[in-house]
Amino acid sequence: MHHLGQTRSSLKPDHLLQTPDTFVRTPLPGAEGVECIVHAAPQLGARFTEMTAEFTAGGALPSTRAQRFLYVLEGKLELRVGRKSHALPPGGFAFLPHTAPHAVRASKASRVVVIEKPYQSQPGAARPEIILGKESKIEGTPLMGDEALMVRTLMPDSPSYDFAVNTMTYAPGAALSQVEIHVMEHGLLMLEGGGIYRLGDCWYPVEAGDFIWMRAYCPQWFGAIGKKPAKYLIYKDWRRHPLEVRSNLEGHSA
Ligand code: UGY
Ligand code: MN
Repeated sequence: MHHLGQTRSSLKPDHLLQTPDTFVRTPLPGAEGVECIVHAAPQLGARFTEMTAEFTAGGALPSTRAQRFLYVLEGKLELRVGRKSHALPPGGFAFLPHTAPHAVRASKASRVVVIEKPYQSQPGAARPEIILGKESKIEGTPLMGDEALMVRTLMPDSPSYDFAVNTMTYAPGAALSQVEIHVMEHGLLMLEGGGIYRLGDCWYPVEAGDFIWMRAYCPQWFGAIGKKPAKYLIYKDWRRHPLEVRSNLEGHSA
């Protein structure tokens, strides 16, 4: 169905709102039985990639030169690292350092968030390690003491890691307590519910399935609307000195 050129999607210099009606699937080299919606990439101005990978049963994704974070939306993945194999159900996630060759295979048709970023090493910090987990098993912390806004931190907060991925769950009517303007960029996928997102000088209605990219310093605010909680998965670059960004990248010619 077409909408006579109408969409909620919007691209501005400091943000992208990408709604499912505008998603275009592309193949990736080495991937078999997988189509990717590339939400954020250097072509957009992002310093990471975020995609939704749609696997047919048996579909496979090879490793890349970058670090990789996987979050299963639907289906089931089998992740092989060396001789070990790990099953990732919906809500399951994994972090693979760029030094960990691995293979990802879908045990059944699956939809998976894939975030990739060249590693920015930090003198004195230990090498990053493989992380495996399940979002529902992570304890939530109220954001700035607000019990209506729970943050679950999926990556360890240590200098070994140069990005963070969190889920944020808003009770109906909950909102960020401030308009944020910060040096980190974000990739954000709405997982549940909806509300109003302020990005720059625009206010957008958003709902589950929408993707948002925010450039560094993009003014941002969210308020949840509706009778059920709103929840999103959010990426940010983290724990690196701003002057070091883009240099010191391992495995890539910067
Ligand atoms: O972590 C964050 O910066 C987060 N509070 N931003 C956001 O939800 N837009
Ligand atoms: Mn933010």
